[in-house]
Amino acid sequence: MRIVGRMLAAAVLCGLIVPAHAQTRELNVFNWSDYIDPKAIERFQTQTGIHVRYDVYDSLETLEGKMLAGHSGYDVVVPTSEPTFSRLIRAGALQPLDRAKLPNLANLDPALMARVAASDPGNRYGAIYLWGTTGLGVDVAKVTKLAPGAPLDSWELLFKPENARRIAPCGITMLDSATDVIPSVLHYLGHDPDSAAPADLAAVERTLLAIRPFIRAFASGGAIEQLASGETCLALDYSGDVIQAPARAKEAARGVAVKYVLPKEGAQIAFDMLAIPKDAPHPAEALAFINFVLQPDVMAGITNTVRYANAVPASRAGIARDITEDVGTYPTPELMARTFTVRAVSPDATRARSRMWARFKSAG
Ligand code: N2P
Repeated sequence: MRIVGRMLAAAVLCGLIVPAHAQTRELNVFNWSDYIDPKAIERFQTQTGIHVRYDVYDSLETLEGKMLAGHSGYDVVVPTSEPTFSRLIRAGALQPLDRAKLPNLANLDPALMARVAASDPGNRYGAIYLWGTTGLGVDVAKVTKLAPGAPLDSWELLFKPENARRIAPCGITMLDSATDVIPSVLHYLGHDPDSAAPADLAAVERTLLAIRPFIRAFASGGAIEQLASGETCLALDYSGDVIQAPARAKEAARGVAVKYVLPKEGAQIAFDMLAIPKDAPHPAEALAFINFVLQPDVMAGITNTVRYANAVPASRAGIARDITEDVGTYPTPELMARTFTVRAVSPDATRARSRMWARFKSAG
């Protein structure tokens, strides 16, 4: 009996048998689509014995709806610092992070964490996962053929109707998110990206309606597929999703030469935050996961896979050279100076924006 007991203990130690109580440890992660290195999840499960259920969302609107309804069952979520993360903090939907359980918070770049402290004073509720900008994905060869002379470095490529009209035959795709598109249009028009002034919103609507006939598709969660398949040659999209497209096309043995453009007028920069819902069923496992993800080698693997920048400087050595040198992923200081952040607008303004978005989409 004793020998059997010892053999069992040895088998458990070697990881051959997972004790029943460990088998029940689980973690429910809710993250953006195309936003993880699958190997990171496998490694976490092997190292900790915690089983990960991984779900994805494709817009901040979807995530926020689930969080505010409560009882989502999720333990880790990844809201963008503004407007969603800050709004969820104010609504009491997140719990403060137990810093004692997160030694790897020390790996985060203090300058970047200081930027998100504007949304989360004292950085109590979140750790930066990845960050990126929202700009244009351009298939340069196709676009210049149809619209020679059109400015490839400017929002005018999309927002000037005469450009959009010429480019339309090779396909224009737009992110399907009022939250993520309207601030860029406001900024392009020279208005405050958070403006709730009816006149400014009307100007955005006019700009969008003027190019509506030339938009082929709306994409949720990014336009990787549309760009990789060649079904679109111009997309208003998240930086890393554009940058992932050529690799996706290669996997599918199609060649596409898509370039990410951070427009010269400026682009929205977004920090996506690892956070724990207030009613998370497995908060200890959530902390273990966040701490695991913040290790330099894990973070390097994630950036290598999804081509978004992370906020762990020590991960740099593990990131492929073509990614650290890609100014789409790691913008130069000069490009960084052209980025802007948004703030959460009032519920009334949010409603006005989503009504306008519905009118814009259905005008097609
Ligand atoms: C989705 C990536 C979303 C990034 N593929 C939003 N900041």
